[in-house]
Amino acid sequence: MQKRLFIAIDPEPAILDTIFKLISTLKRDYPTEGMRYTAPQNLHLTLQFLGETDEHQIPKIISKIDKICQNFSEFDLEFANLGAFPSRRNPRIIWLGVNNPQPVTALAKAIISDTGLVQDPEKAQFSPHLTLGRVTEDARGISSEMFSKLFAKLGSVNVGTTRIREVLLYQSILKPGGPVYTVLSRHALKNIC
Ligand code: 2AM
Repeated sequence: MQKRLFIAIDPEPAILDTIFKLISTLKRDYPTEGMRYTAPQNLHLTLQFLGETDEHQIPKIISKIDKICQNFSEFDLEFANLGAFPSRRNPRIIWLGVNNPQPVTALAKAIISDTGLVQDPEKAQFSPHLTLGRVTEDARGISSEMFSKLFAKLGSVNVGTTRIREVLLYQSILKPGGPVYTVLSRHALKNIC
């Protein structure tokens, strides 16, 4: 059987709370019809999307992630700045970025290149972000003024710093009400205290 998998890190609960508040502000002060916000329990930063994967591969994937995490220290991550893919002028995905991308990028690169799970690691792109919401088809093209105001006001928002202590392997099940993510395994990073 195939399972849809991805590897991610989760912000700690205290900062997740601040991020929920930011999403509430976006909903209240910048109402955009057709915008679909990420459910609180689904907020995470994806290091690598693996997609449909034969479930027999899962033990091998788990042991590869384990090996990398044993050699990688915990780190602090500062969440700041709102941005959009593909661009602020043409937003499809609204995201919260990070101020210090170096450690999380190093971790993602180790996962992308050292696990052998990605076919062409040289070409794999990594842009650390937390997806806060998606602009659905209905909303495209009608909300540019609202988005300009939003980025002018909150483009440089600083949400704070969280400690990243572990990497998680997730299964994603696509359901009509939105994706449901389940943790398949947790991998502690090296404790530096
Ligand atoms: P996101 O972080 O920008 O939302 C599960 O689908 C997670 O994997 C999501 O968080 C999603 O992106 C990320 N992801 C990366 N590439 C993906 C792809 N090609 N298809 C689906 N999800 C992808």
